[in-house]
Amino acid sequence: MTAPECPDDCVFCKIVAGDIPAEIVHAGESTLAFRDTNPQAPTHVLVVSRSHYETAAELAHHEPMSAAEMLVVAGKVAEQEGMAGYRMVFNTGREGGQVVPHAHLHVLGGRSMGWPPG
Ligand code: D5M
Repeated sequence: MTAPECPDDCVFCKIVAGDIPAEIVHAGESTLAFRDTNPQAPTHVLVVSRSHYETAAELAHHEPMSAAEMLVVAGKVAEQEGMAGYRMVFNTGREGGQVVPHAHLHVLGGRSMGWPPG
């Protein structure tokens, strides 16, 4: 299956296309990592898929290598940013806290993480 077409209003598709700016920290074959504009930790990076799937689960189903790349990139970013530890989060669906319906992984670090998350 080819990836669904990017909706006109998808902010992450626009960043991937270079149509709107972002502070890019890593460019992968099928992912792009850039700083979150509303950081929830001293270091907060988003790893997004270049293809437009609404959720990480859909991405993993259709493009398992892209989903795996997200995790590898998270590790690279953590190393690059000198994080002693980090948290990875996939907010999924509205009740899961997902605001942007384009698969993305939050990578948060630079402070101690509490548990359970809010
Ligand atoms: O998280 C979506 C995240 O995307 C949220 O933390 C803000 C961030 N965001 C939104 N627009 C931008 C741009 N233009 N650059 C960088 N980061 C952005 P969610 O999991 O959907 O709640």
